[in-house]
Amino acid sequence: MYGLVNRALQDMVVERHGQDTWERIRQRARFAEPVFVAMEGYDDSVTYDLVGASAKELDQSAEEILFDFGRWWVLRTADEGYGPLLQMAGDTLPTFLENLDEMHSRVALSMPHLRPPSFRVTRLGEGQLHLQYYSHRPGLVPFVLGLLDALGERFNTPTVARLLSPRGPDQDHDLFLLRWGAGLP
Ligand code: 1DX
Repeated sequence: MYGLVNRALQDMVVERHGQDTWERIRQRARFAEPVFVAMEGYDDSVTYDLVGASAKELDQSAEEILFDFGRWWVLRTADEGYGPLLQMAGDTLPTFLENLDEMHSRVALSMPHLRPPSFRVTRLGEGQLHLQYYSHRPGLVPFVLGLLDALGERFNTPTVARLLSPRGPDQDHDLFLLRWGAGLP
């Protein structure tokens, strides 16, 4: 993944736990270079190793780290660095999700090595939708749950997202149910 992702994880850990903790995580993950270059491509294993090392060093589960990182990605990384890009994608949760693929296509115009996920939305009733998540990468459901949680916050529509069925041998995507506003039980 682009170095931007690894750097965002670094920013989250440094802001919450300090530079020394990050240095221990970096060493535990056996990542030699001291800084990430945002627009350079890194092997996905670097990101997975950093998440694993963070979990051990912070005594949390990898799932917790990924959830927090999903929230951080939306509320800090994307909002502070790519505000106009996000604003163009929409101002309600369902609209934003419907436009995510297009947003990634726009980023990919200048970042040819981007391997973005894909999202498909089926609107159900008021305040409810099904979300299909297609990804080249395994294990990122907790990250997506964090993204969705933060998007609910961004649009002032606190949102409950639940994984209905994970991808597997006979399903090429993860399926989520999202509820907000009038759709909350
Ligand atoms: F709900 O793969 C809201 O490297 C969402 O399954 C979801 O393949 C917002 F550094 C610049 C650059 C660069 C900008 F210049 C990325 F290159 C992209 C900024 C998207 C903001 C996808 C990051 C692929 C890297 C992927 C998890 C999980 C998508 C991360 C979240 C807005 C973004 O993002 C998976 C890669 C950007 C950039 C956004 C992503 C790669 C998302 C969201 N993805 C790189």
